[in-house]
Amino acid sequence: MIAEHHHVDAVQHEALRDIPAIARQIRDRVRESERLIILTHANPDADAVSSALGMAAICATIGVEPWMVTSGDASLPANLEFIPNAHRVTVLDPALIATADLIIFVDCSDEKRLGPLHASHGEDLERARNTINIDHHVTNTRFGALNLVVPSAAATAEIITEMFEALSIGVDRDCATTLLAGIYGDTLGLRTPSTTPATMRAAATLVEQGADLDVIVDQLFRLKPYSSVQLWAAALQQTKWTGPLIWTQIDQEMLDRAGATRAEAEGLVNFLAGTIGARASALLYLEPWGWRVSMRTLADDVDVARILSRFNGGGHPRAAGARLDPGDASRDEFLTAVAKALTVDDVSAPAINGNSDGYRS
Ligand SMILES: [Mn+2]
Repeated sequence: MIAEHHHVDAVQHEALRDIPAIARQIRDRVRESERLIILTHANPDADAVSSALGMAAICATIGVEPWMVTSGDASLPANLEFIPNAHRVTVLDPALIATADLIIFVDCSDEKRLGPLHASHGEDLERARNTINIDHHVTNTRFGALNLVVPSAAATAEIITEMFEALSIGVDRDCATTLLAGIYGDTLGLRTPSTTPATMRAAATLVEQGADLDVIVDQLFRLKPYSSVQLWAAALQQTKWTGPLIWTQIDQEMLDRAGATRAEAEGLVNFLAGTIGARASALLYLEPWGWRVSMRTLADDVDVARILSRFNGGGHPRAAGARLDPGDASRDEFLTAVAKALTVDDVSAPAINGNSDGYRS
């Protein structure tokens, strides 16, 4: 166990040590570029926007003005509009791809994360030889011609913060707020297991450089529309237990009454997972075709991805989702099966789900 951890630490430190050398290579390629695109994933989150803007700020110090684009047609969520210059990240005009002499991908684990853009312009993307891939996802396919992939980083913004340091580029207040928003977004405010001492050091540096922590925490975690409060009130009112599983459900009527969207229910399953006595939580959304399920656990010996693999689901050991086709299982059959899986200890779990190994990382 201990040896394993030492091994992971060594690999992580090695990856972090690479940042200065690769950062210099990236700077050299940017310097030679005349038509540069910084591309991030569709449905951009705080880390996506922040990484694109942070990378653009590095380019600006070399006198290169890039286009910053997301690959999908989804516009920026309202709660990200506080990020300085966020409006400069626009939706990609696919015709630009063929004209670029350098594409820098940020926070994209693979080209498929580019969604519709990959479907419609995958060939153009593959023809673009001069590509740089800056990312922190463990699953990154290292698809770039030059890759700065640091799985031990909690956010791409953490890597970009280290690039500023490695290149001895100063971070102004706006850029500090931007980068810290990315780190806070992906770590839920330095709370996820992915948060490391290096993450905290990067965050501390950004606060020293004038990052506005207050606005970040308000916008990312505290402020919500009243419709969300009403939706949560209705959903919490209906909370039930099935064995060690705490769960609730949301249907269209509840959404209509609260005037809320489905997205507003997202934090609810995490909130329920922390209920003392629960082994896991589930949120069930009634869709026209059946139930969409989201599950969470805080228990180290529970793997919700493995449990949901029996219901065409998947994800991570602590957070996973599934689609319940009424032909496969009713809601109550599902709840009973999950409660049973949660009650059986890890040793006998494979008997319930024989081919579960693929879900263990
Ligand atoms: Mn990220």
